[in-house]
Amino acid sequence: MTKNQSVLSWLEEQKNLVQPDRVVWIDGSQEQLEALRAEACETGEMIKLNQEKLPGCYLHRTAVNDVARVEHRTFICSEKEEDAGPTNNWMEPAKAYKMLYDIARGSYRGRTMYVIPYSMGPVGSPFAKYGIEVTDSIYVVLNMAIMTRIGKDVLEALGDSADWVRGLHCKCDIDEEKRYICHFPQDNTIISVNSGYGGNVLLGKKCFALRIASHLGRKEGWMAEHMLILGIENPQGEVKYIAAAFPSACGKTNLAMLIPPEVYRKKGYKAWCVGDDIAWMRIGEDGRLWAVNPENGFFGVAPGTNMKSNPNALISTMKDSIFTNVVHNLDDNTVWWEGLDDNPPKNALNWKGEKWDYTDGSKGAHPNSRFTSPAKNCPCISPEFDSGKGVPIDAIVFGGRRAKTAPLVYQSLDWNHGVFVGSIMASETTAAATGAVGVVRRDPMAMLPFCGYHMADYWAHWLEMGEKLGDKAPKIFNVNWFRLDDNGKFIWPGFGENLRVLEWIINRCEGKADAVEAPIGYLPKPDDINLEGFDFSVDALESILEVDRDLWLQEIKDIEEFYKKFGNKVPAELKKQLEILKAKLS
Ligand code: GTP
Ligand code: SPV
Ligand code: MN
Repeated sequence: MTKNQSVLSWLEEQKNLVQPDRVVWIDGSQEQLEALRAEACETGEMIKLNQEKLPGCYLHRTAVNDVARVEHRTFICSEKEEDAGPTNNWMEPAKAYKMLYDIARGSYRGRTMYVIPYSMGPVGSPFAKYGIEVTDSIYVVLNMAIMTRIGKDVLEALGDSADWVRGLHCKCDIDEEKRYICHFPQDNTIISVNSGYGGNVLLGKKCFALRIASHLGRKEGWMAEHMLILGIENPQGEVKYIAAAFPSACGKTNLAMLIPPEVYRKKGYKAWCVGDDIAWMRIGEDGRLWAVNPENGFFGVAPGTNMKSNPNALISTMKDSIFTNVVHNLDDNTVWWEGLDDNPPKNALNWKGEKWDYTDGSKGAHPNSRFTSPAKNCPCISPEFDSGKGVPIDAIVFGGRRAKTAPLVYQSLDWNHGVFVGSIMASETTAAATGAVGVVRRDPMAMLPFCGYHMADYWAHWLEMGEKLGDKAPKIFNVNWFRLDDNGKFIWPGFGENLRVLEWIINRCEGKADAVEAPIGYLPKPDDINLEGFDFSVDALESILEVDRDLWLQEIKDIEEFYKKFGNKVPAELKKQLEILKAKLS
């Protein structure tokens, strides 16, 4: 399919290493994908679902030991350990290559090598970057075909360039003791072994579009971020774009597809989804920050997705989608998960494929079960989704899951203070990665598991981008939808109602909304948030806008500990911001 020498010689090396029985190039045609779906159903790798109710939809179950990203087995193999920084696992490249090659050697025997040329970003756009993933998993091929732009067009656009990301994935034996997700930024290379779970094996996503791309962005003067992108259209038809970074399973897909509350819809407000997980951002000719979503589909959390919380996501899953680790309803050959509706199926298999009795209190779907759906299925997909030039960003929003501490919303004083606000983000951990759930950890810019280089250098890069953007820089905010009351219940109803907070954010960007200056930044007064047509008390709103000084003084200690990890690499500007905050609080 190509004469590109760098591609051909790399493939020859991989072939010699993994020794497949066959090599199949993925050309992007529907016929080829359809044949692969049929083959995967024959082997049991996938289950074809009810084609009347869910046309083009399939179910897949991963191994029980392989259900989420494995952060403790994810490595940045830069030449110098210092370049990976204290928040990444590091392995010496030569040692890592040897270890990985020993694991991968001969692992495709009796299997097929699939070669997937893919593009992150619309093919041919100035944002686009190309990759080739080699895999022995049809599930990976079919997911990549939804999540990225694949096939012949990509090779044509690449031409004879050697500027592309090399990705090798080997299922091996799904042995968790030998599972490694390794990145070699200096070689544009990713190697993933012994996993079959999305975030570990769909190499275009977190591995390329964040870890490798963040490194490229620093070198080339742009940004790769764990951010959704959404457009809010006002009744005059003007669209403002917001990019928001929340950690995994903290509400990006939901915010990206929000449905405006009825009072807003009646006035003519609309919301448009550009992306739900990743944003690549560059300074445009006009000096503003422009963003594209490099992906072509959604790999969304299934539990909690329903016709009320996120109808746009649910509708997106109703055709041409792959479900992973959800409940299989045997009565009508459809799928189910916790929070879909109040009718768990009576005759069903749980995510492990075992007979499931919902009355015994066990969960049917894995908490990190997912759907993979084409972006074009989404009813609110932005008309700009495929635009190679991207959308101009007015506001950047950081956020996380905090039971107390962080208020519903606040605005940073300026770009540099906003970078500080991003750097001190913390959130309760979720099921999206293996390990404990619900533990508060610092997760700067929601990039802790995804920054491909030293986190302090990443902060310095943010500060530099701000200098280049000058007064055209987006305004930076922080939100928290997850404050709890004394009974452990969410106080803020969230989802569509979050538009009320976004409205304040957009108005602040236009100088049209009021705020008070608090030690942590600008806070809305309760009556600055529009509560029209909304059964939510001013008292409750006051309670979630509150900034508790003692909690924040506690927070400062934790931030100081965190900053210490980075030693003298922490940009002086951020240390200064921390001192200012401390002084203001005490
Ligand atoms: P990744 O795909 O892992 O990056 O996750 P994400 O950030 O896209 O998170 P997603 O939107 O899938 O939401 C994860 C969980 O948070 C789901 O269970 C949602 O129901 C819940 N959630 C999302 N938005 C809100 C909100 O505004 N309020 C509350 N209380 N829960 C929310
Ligand atoms: C996340 O964990 O942030 C995800 C899912 O978006 S994964 O592709 O597994 O990274
Ligand atoms: Mn994510």
